[in-house]
Amino acid sequence: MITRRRWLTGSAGALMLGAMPIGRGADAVEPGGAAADEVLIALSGKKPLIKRSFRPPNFETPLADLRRPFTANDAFFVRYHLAGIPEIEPRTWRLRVGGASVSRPMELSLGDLKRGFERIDLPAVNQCAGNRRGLFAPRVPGVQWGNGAMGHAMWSGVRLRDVLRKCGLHSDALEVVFDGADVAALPQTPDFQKSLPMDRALDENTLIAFAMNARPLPHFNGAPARLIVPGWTGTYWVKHLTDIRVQPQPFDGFWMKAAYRIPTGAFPGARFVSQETPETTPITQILVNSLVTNPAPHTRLVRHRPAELSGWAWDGGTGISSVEVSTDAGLSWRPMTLEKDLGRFAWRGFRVALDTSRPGPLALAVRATSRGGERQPEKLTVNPAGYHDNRILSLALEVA
Ligand SMILES: Nc1nc2c(c(=O)[nH]1)N[C@H]1C(S)=C(S)[C@@H](COP(=O)(O)O)O[C@H]1N2
Ligand SMILES: [Mo]
Repeated sequence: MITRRRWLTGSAGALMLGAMPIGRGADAVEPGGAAADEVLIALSGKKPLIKRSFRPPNFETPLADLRRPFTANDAFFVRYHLAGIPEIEPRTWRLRVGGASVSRPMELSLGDLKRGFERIDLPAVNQCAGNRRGLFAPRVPGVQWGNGAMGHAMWSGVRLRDVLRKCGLHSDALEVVFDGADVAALPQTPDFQKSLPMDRALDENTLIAFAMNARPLPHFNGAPARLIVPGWTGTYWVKHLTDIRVQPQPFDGFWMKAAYRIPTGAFPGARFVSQETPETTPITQILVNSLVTNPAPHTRLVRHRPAELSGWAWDGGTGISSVEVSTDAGLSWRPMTLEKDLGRFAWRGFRVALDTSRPGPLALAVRATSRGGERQPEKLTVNPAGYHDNRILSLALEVA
């Protein structure tokens, strides 16, 4: 399949300035292939990213920008459900923390947050639940993401639990609800609000972050502050945070009750008991997964010239124990070298030298196993919203 791309510049909605197909494969997806006719567009503050939709803005990171250990701020993917995204003035921004299950509601400025609490730096993968949805066959509705609805960054902020405890938590606290400053363009679209169960909200790794890779958060990644829920899918990582509410009953907003749900019991991962029904339950943890960043799909390797396979593996927070490669369609596997372990929520690099001594097609497959004992499956568990695609992917190369 040939991937056609047109380059555009300017912000979303800008005029198309030029057309330039660039060779195939930079982020062609396999198997299936959702990458036809991709368009690269630069939102303000971002380099050109793969446009999936304009309103709301949904832009994914090209494979070439996922090669670095930390995904650059200007290349980090952008995911929104609502089209009204205000520019927030950091000096006048306030975070309200309250709800029926706290005794002392607070209002915090960015300075209060930075000066009043211990600062934490944490490397973690942010991955949309629907990453790779475009690879589903048959197609499922939703943003047709390829591999790039994810990224890895160093997040800096303060622990949510330190802020909540300062408000005086009641023992009846059941869920914490988060709201951001973005608003719907149409009155029928429900506001984007998410909730977490108490244990996850009070986890030492759940942060209110104001920096990403040692810089203030980019506008489109949630400035001036967002939630970081390491190990859980991006949907909980609420951007442009304005309100945090602790409550004694399950939150019944649309984005908890109707969206981001999976069939109960179909996948491993933490339970979210207060939101569970016999049929469905909220998606929670990221499943073990991997991405080959080098070589790109369909690369032709030069015979006898050294070549290397490399990429990233990650999971929902146990860490990666091994990443293996197969050159015989999954009949046999051998372990690859793992790079330094940056932490259990970080992605882990892997690499292996490729045999380029014989000409012909080279069909590679990669699978990761987590320290928790989960391993990437051969088959997709089909689910209506197209979440959790962590299948083993094959990579077709050629030696010539
Ligand atoms: N305010 C707000 N926060 C949000 C969303 C949103 O629509 N509005 N989308 C969520 C989803 S589904 C994902 S996958 C992540 C994506 O984070 P990013 O846009 O910084 O890459 O943001 C989350 N936080
Ligand atoms: Mo998402």
